[in-house]
Amino acid sequence: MNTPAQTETPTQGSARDRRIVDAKVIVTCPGRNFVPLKIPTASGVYGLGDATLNGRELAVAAYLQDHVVPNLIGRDAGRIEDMFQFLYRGAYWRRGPVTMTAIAAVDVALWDILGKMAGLPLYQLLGGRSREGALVYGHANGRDIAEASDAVGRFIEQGFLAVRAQCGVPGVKKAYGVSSGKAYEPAESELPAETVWNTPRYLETAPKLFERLRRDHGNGVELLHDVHHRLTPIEAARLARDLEPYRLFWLEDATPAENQKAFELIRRHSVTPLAVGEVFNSIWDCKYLIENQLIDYIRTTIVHGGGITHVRRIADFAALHQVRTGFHGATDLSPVTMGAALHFDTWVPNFGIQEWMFHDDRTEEVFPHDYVFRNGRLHVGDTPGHGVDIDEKLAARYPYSPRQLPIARLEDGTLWDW
Ligand code: GCO
Ligand code: MG
Repeated sequence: MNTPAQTETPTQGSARDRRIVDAKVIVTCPGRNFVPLKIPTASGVYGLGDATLNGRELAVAAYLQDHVVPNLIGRDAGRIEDMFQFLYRGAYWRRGPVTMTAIAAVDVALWDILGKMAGLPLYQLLGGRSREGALVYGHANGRDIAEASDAVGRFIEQGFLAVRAQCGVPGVKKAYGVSSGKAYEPAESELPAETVWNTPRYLETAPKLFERLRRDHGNGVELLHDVHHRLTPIEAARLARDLEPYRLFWLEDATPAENQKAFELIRRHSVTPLAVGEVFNSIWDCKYLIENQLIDYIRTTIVHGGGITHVRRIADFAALHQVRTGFHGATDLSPVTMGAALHFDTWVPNFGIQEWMFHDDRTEEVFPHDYVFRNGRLHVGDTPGHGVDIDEKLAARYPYSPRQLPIARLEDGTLWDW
């Protein structure tokens, strides 16, 4: 049957209609900085990507504006794989967070266009549903153990099945993961805030936190913890071993993953599951840890890992080694990234969990989206594409505000991993 809409757009989806006519790099700060990328096609259909790299937003915006956008105009938005290859291989200078975040923005926008033109939600394009909703974990924190336990309790009351817990460390002024606000928001100041770190105090505190959490909340809730790259390999091994009785879902970034052999040491001493990869940006960063089964969850997500096209390769490779996905999803990952990630999570066979922090209300208004939290899981709707849009007028009301992530030093002034 020929509906009026169909006769008005008889060639929608042809190469001519898919021609990219423009690409707009937007920088907006509805509570925090985001760099959405809007790619319109000749048909009028547009795709939305995200190029947000916390504290380095303008570097990615410039990379896109000066070096990527001029290459997009006139190209076929339907050639998603070729576009990835063109921007990755073709650029000669490969990898790195700035490049891979810029490529991800383009890639996600093209998948969005494909979905909108096909009239299908992104998860359907990827291969359809593997599950009804994506298990998510929220962030509970407190200035001390008791406060953190209360915060975990509040997440459980809200229906969360999994909660990440962090707490203050006695003698440490600004411990990682502890905030006074609604959500933990580390990029607070124009120049990096200086924090002081104390490993021995932390190693005493963390097991006590989880002992208390299991006592207060039982074994029915999944508990996670982020070390945020602070420990040496042998310290990480000790913490992983000390936490074993509390059966963590995962221990994250226990030691910096540049030295990937370090994870062999942790494995030798503990069966606490390990998660790594939020700062990785290519499959080559993930390869050794995955093929040697040194981790259980890979955290590399769409926005910093070259987009859906590349992260799908990482996930497939991980599946061969029974490593599951656990995508990064802090507040610096915009609703556009969350939308794309949740469609991916809905499809990917080796899904583990999805991180989710609440966005500021202003962010929610700028990016209307089609996902909802129900019974501990996030559920995507059937809006074609990834289901996240942008209110550009509103976005323009929130100009860029320079902010950087903190740094950490030891008590003697030595620079440490933040
Ligand atoms: C996490 C992360 C974040 C990062 C932040 C950096 O596990 O959620 O470690 O808290 O620090 O995304 O921009
Ligand atoms: Mg982390």
